[in-house]
Amino acid sequence: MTKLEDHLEGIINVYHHYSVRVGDYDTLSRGELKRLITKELANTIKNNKDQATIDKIFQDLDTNKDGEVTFNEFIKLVSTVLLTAHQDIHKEQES
Ligand SMILES: [Ca+2]
Repeated sequence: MTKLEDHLEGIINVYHHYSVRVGDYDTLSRGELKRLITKELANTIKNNKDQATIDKIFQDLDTNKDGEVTFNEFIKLVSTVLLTAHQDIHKEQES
């Protein structure tokens, strides 16, 4: 596998690591999403231990409002984090 393919598979692996814990093995419950964010995005998402922050993110991701975040819905968070990280890299270069 190439480096990029390896990283992309890594995203899927991290998702599954948390999604299998409770209920449907392939969706994130609110608790699973919270654990994923707290453990894996600790340096990326501010106030990641704050329940209101988690609730807001969960509601934004759960577009069909079924109380679970699927991988399709989770990708939005990944893309937001990637876009922000990309912008931050350019900000660092400017300063
Ligand atoms: Ca959903």
